[in-house]
Amino acid sequence: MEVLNEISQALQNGDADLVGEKAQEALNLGVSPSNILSDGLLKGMGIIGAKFKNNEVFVPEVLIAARAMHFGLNVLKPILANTGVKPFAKVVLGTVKGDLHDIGKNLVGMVMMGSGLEVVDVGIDVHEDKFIEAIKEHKPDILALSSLLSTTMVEQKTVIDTLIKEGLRDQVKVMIGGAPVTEQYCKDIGADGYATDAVSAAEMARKLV
Ligand code: B1M
Repeated sequence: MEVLNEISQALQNGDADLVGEKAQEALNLGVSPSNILSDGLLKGMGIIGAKFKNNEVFVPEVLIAARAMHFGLNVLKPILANTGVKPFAKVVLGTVKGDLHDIGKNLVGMVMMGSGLEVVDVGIDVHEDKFIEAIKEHKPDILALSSLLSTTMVEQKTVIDTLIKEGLRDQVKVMIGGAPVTEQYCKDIGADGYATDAVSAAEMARKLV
C-alpha cells in the first residue's frame, strides 16, 4: 500500500513531520495500527538498522530516524494505549543501565497499556538501584527490563541479583526482552518470562499475573 511505503521512506529520510502526517493519513484510510507499525514504521527502521550495520548511515542519521519513529508512534499511541478499562496489573518498565534505546521499550509500554496493564515507565539507562526504588514505590506485579545491546543485556541479570539481595525477588515477576535476548538467556538469569516483540510482551505479562 502506497501510504505505508511513504511512511517507511519518510522515516528513512528522517522527515518526522511527514511520518506523523502519513501515519495519520493511513489511520484515516482505515489501515490498522499494527500494519502501520510493521509495514511502515518498523520496515523503515529495519532498513536504517541494516544500513547502520553496513556503515552506510551513522549515529546522527539513526537518531534523526528514531525521532521520526517517535512522531509516528505518537500518532498511534492513543489507539494502542487506550482501552478505557480498569488496569488489572501494574508493570514497572525500563531500559537497563548503559542502554539508551527506547523505541522498543516505548512500544512495549503502549501495547501493554492497550491490553489493560498500568505501566510505570522509568526510562532509559536505568541503574539497578533505581529499579529497586521504583518497586518499593509503585509495588508492581511485573518488572519489565528492556535491553538492545549485547553489552547491556547482562544488566538484566544485575537487576535480578539486586532484587534477590534486597529480599524483593518474591514480590515481583521479572520479564525481559530486546533484540539480543533469548529464551535460554531468560532461563539462565532466572527471569520469569521473555518476549520477542511488543504484542507477545503484553501476552507474557498477562500470563505472568
Ligand atoms: Co543502536 N544499535 N546503538 N542506536 N540501534 C542497534 C541495537 C544495533 C543492532 C545496530 C546494528 O549494529 N545493526 C547495534 C547493537 C549490536 C549489539 O549489541 N548486538 C546498536 C549499536 C551498536 C549502538 C551503539 C553502540 C552505536 C555506537 O554508538 N557506535 C549505540 C549505543 C548507545 C547506547 O545505548 N549506549 C547506539 C545508539 C543508537 C541511537 C541512539 C542512535 C538509536 C536509538 C534511539 C532511540 O532508541 N531513541 C539507535 C537505533 C535506533 C538502533 C536501531 C537501528 C533500531 C532500534 C529500534 O528502535 N528498533 C538498531 C538496529 C535494529 O534493531 N535493526 C540498533 C525498532 C524497535 C521497535 O525494535 O528496539 O528491537 P526493538 O524492540 C522490539 C523488540 O526488541 C522487543 O519488542 C520491541 C517491539 O517489537 N522488545 C521487548 C524490546 N524491549 C522489550 C522488552 C520486553 C519484551 C520485548 O519485555 C520486558
